[in-house]
Amino acid sequence: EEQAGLERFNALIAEDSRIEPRDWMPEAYRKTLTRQISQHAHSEIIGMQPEANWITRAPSLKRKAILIAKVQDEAGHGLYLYSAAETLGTPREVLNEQLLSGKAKYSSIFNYPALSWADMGAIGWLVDGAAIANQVPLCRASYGPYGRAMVRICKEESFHQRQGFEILLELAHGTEAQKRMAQDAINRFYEPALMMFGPPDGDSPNSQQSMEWKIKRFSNDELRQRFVGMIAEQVKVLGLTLPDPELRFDEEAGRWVHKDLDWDEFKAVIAGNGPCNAQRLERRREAHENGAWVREAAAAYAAKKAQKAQV
Ligand code: FAQ
Repeated sequence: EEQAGLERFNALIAEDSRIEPRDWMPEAYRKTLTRQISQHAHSEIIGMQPEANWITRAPSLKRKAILIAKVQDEAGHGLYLYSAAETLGTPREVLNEQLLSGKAKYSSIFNYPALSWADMGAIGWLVDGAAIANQVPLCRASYGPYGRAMVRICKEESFHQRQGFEILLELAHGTEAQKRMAQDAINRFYEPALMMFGPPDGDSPNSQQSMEWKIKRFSNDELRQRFVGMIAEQVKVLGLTLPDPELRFDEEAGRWVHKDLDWDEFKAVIAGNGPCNAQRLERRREAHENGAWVREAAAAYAAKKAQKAQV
């Protein structure tokens, strides 16, 4: 039976069809998807913090309403992704425990502080921009529930990116101090945003298998250079610069080249030693504990409804 399952799985992958939750799949495929999807979900949930930090300080009612909506979208993305991960067999409570205990990874980017209002612009433009560049190909991931969740997430991320760009555009046309604040935010978020694509291809243990399984469609470096090409154009519209004197398009290779990134810093951040790791996890634990009554109330309500349905 396992042999038949494997043959069918390989055939589905070869013809670019989708694997669905009830289909037979290799354990390693299930494991790598559970890892990637749950890390992605954790990133969305932890990623709410740097921006939530600015909701009470948004410079106008309009900006506040937009920022609240964006942070709510991120919570929604986390929920679809936990649901997609659950279809692979690991319950949400287990995934959550892995996050709270510090065992699970989440994106390195959310361990950097958001120091000024301009950071809301840089996060939207660069962080959501990198997320889109990485996630559009994931809409075609071979695992059905993940690919389908990505479609809606990418649409919402596009709105997020536009709102970030627009914040920076307004600051870039403002006073000298506002312009400096926008440039400073870009300077701080550029490298960490490029690191969101993961380690260089030569140092990416999961890429080859994930590409064979058509979970990933492009390598980390491939997507990173594409993203750099996009922002290299967009930054001109802002009248600002990217902090990268080596940035250029290599005509011969047909690809963008950027400066070397500090991969020691990346490793330190994903090992738990970035500027905000401890604070992010502490806040998440607090929020989880403070939300206990909501989960209990929802469970009691569901039990009551189920009982009524039986009568
Ligand atoms: N941070 O072998 P690879 C968002 C880990 S966007 C932390 O290359 P893979 C939207 C990796 O997991 C951010 N860890 O791994 C938003 C692996 O760990 P292992 C979330 C990283 O999986 C915007 C190890 O290093 N997006 O949230 C990072 O093939 C604004 C070796 O790496 C996604 O998760 C990193 N940057 O490729 C929300 C996208 N990079 O094996 C709020 C889906 C690598 O020890 C506000 N994920 N690692 O467990 C992916 O596309 C892939 O997982 C990659 C990594 C490309 C991130």
